Amino acid sequence: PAPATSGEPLLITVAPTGAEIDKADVPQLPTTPEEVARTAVECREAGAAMIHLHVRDSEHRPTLDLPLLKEWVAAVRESTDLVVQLSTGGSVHDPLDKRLQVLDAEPDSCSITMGTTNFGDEVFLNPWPFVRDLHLLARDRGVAPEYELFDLGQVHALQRLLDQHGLPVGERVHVDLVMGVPGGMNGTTDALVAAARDLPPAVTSWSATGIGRSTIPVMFGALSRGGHLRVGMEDTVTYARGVAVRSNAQLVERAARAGVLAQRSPMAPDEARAMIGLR
Ligand code: KMH
Ligand code: ZN
Repeated sequence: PAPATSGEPLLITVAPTGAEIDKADVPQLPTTPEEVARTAVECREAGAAMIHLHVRDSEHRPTLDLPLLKEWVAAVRESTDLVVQLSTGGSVHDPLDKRLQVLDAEPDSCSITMGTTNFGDEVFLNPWPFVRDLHLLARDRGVAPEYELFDLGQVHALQRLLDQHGLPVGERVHVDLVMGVPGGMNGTTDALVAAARDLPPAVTSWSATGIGRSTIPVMFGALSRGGHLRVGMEDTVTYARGVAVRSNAQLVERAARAGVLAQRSPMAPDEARAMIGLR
């Protein structure tokens, strides 16, 4: 797709929790429905329009327990109008059937990762039949997917998925480039341009996020290439060298400021809904 011109509204997605960071190491990580609801309000005020959720149990451990998923979705919906995206990636230990069941919690959007990836010392498993089933199930349920691309091969896999199984709900195709995962594509401007240049023509919008220290180069690369931004403590808990992230809102504020410098003001949740094919 052609790069967006200056003035194009900017989607900021916040990924506040993730499945990898330990609450004991990072106490400011939101891991309860109350904490995530408060985070959602602060991030909405700071310019986020969508939230990408991984749920934790009462011991702060990642879980795909359906009642808890529903409780978290309700907590965010009661406190904000953010577009609610549930992770179907879960943690590297979650079985595929439970990852499909995430859609029973009726999110607005869900992540769909386009292939298996080495994930540090672990493997993030996404076999083709699972990816296909998730794509078809999301369309049946009217859930807007965000196709997560961790690697350049997954850019091509998305083309294959759309060729074989058609477009998702609303015929909008939204992508997130997840960059800098140890085992995935590098979190550099060069890798970002390579991925963005190769996206299928059916892609109507894309964002990018850089893990850890790749946050900043990926943010500026995406802004200048017409992409949108995902930020949050799922992806980085370091604000600057030697400085811990205080809150998710701090990361959203920085993204919003960078967007304004690039003449791209944060879009509201309703604009985000329309962009990804929801009413
Ligand atoms: N936690 C990672 C193994 C997603 O949310 O869909 C997978 C992940 C991707 O975070
Ligand atoms: Zn995630």
